[in-house]
Amino acid sequence: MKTYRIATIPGDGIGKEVVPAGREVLEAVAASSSGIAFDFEDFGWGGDWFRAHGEMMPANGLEALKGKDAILFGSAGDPHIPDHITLWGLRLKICQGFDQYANVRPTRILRGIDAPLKRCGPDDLNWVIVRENSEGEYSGVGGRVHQGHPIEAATDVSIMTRVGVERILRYAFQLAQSRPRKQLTVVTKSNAQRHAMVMWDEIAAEVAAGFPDVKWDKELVDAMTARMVNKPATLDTIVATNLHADILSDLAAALAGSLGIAPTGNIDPERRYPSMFEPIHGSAFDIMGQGLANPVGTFWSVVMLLEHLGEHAAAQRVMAAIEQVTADPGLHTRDLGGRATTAQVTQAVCALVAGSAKRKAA
Ligand code: NAD
Ligand code: K
Ligand code: MN
Repeated sequence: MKTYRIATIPGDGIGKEVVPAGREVLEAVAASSSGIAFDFEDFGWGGDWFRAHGEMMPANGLEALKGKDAILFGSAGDPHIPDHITLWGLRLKICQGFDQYANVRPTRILRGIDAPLKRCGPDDLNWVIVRENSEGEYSGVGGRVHQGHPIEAATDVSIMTRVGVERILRYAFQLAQSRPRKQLTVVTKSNAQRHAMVMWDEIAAEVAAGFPDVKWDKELVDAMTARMVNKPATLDTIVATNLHADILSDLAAALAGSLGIAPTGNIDPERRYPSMFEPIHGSAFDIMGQGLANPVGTFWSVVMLLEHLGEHAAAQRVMAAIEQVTADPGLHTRDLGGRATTAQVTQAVCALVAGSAKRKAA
C-alpha cells in the first residue's frame, strides 16, 4: 500500500467548492483501489487568512508543504483584496518557491462538450500548452515612481535567462517527443521583442538539435491566436513564455468549451519539490457560493496529479469517469448550458470511479 501525502489549498471563491470536490474524487480512488491511500492536509490560506493575519499564507508556509507528494490548489483571488496581492502572496509564492518552472495545460474537446468552433471535432483539437512558469514577464521586477504625478512612470521588467529558457524548451521538446505526433510549435514575438525573444528562437534551434525526431516550427504569438482558431489541427504541443502562454491557454480553454473544464499542473520536472495541480480558472466571484462551479477542471487536474505520482491506471479511471459524465447533458453545469450542480457532477464522477473499480475486480 502506497500512502501519498497530499496538501489541499482551496484558496478563495469557487476554489473552496471545487477543491473539496477534487478531494472526494481522490477519496473515491483510494476507497476503490487496493494499493493507494492518501494522507490529506488542508491549508486554509487565501483571502480569509489575509484578513486575519495580514498575509495570504504564513511566512513558513512552504516548509509545511515541502514534505508533500503533491498539492491540489483552487484559486487565489478575493473581491476585497487587490489581485496582485492575492496572486503574488499565495499561488506565485508556491510556484516560484518550489521552482515549478513548467506549467502544463492539456486541452482537448471532451465527449459531449459543445465547443464553439465550427467543423472542429475532438480529433482536430488535441493540444498541450507548456508555459514558462518561473521568470519572463512575471519576474516581479520593476517599480513605480512619482505616483499620481504627471511624470509618473512604471516598469515590469521581463527577465529571461538562458538557463530558464533552455530548461523549458527542453521540457517541451521532451513532452512533444512523448506524444504520438511528435510535434512542437515554439511561440515568441521575436519581431518586436528583439532581445529576449530572439534569444528564445536561438535556444530553440540549439535544443531542437537534440530531438531530431520532433517536427517543430515557430509562430509569432499574434499569428498564433488566429492559427488556433482557423487551423487547430495543425497544432499539437505548444511552448511559450509566461505571459504569452497564460493568454493562449485561456483561449485554448474557451475553444475546448469552457474555462471550467481546463486543468493545469505547475511542475518541478526535477522533482526536488512537490508539484501543484489546479484548474486554470480563478475564483469566479460571479458564481461563488452557489454550487454552480464546474468541478471538471479540478477533476482533470486530479488526473494530472495521479499521473505525476505514477498512478496511471487510477488516472485513466478518473479520466474515463469524467468523460462519461461530460457525455451526459443532464450532468452539465451552467457554464456548459446545463443545470447540474457542483455536488451532482461530483457524485456522478465518484460513483463511476468506484463502479469501474468494482467492474474491474469482478
Ligand atoms: P475566473 O476564471 O475566476 O472567471 C472568469 C469567468 O469564467 C467567470 O464568468 C466565471 O464565472 C467563469 N468560470 C470560471 N471558472 C468556472 C467554473 N469552474 N465553472 C463555471 N464557470 C466558471 O477569472 P476572473 O474573473 O478573471 O478572476 C477572478 C479572480 O480569480 C481574480 O481575483 C483573479 O486574480 C483570480 N484568478 C486566480 C487564478 C489562480 O488562482 N490560478 C487564475 C485566474 C484568476
Ligand atoms: K486556479
Ligand atoms: Mn491565467
